[in-house]
Amino acid sequence: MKSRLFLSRLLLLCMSIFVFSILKGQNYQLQQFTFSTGSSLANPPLSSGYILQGSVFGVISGPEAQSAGYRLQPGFYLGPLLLESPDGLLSLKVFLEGPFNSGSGQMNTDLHAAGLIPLAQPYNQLPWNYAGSESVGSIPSGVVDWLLVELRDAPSAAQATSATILSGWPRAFFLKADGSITALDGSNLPQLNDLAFDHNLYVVVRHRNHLAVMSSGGLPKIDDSYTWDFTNAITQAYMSGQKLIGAGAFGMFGGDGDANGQVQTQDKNNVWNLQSGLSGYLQGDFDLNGQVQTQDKNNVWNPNSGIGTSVP
Ligand SMILES: [Ca+2]
Ligand SMILES: [Ca+2]
Repeated sequence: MKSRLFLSRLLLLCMSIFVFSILKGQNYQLQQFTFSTGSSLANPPLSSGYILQGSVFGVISGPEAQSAGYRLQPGFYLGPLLLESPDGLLSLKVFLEGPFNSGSGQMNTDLHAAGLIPLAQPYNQLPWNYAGSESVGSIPSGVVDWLLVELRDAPSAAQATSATILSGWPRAFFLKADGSITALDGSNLPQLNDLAFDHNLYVVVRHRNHLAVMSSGGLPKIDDSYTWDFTNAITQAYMSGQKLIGAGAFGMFGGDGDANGQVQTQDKNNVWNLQSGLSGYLQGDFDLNGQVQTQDKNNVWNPNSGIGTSVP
């Protein structure tokens, strides 16, 4: 009898539907589901932007479940939702010259295929010395490499110097084959929490062996996202500081082996030459195919030699 009572209660619970009216007026339909399925407090589902509290099992449904603004992932969870709305998302698109494949119009993901991309962000050394704790258990599919992103607050691009970097930045994200920049789950856009700026928001994108670029204008907020596409015109980079890499496609200059902001002889002599013939996650692998070889020097470094970054 007890088990029958339990089952009937469980059935009742399963059929119950709650409509939560959450902070800031967002409505989410929460469906109760079985206790044996889904997540626990110790293993909550992906729910960036939300805080899970309490002891209710359920699944998010309805159009808000994949809201571009809140990025709650459908799935079972434990707890009512306390909405912590982000101040916006960061929607960026950028190409790296090295791995760009003009045939596909996307970047190759050879480093990922070879299992060479480190699980923790690689910018924790000179010259970046970025101490961020970004790391993952596995590299999501379609990732080209790690990027380092800064936001700057200035009245004009020329005034957007390193002195104007917003507090809490830079941060490390993933670059995907299509040029999108994602949070560490490899699919959602990065969230901007506690975003405060006085003038215009400029973005600087850095890669470990390509020349950094900065947006030539302030990022407009389109829907929920501060948006910038570097790839569709050379002028999308401040001072046109990128190059034509395919039909109608623009990307960051490769070949800066020591990441000092200039593609120069020392990148060839002190970086590429010392690593030539080696495989791995290496600064001299300018085309990011996992090997340091003659084509890195000839196809990427050589045409760019003498070029410097235009980031102020
Ligand atoms: Ca250099
Ligand atoms: Ca290579």
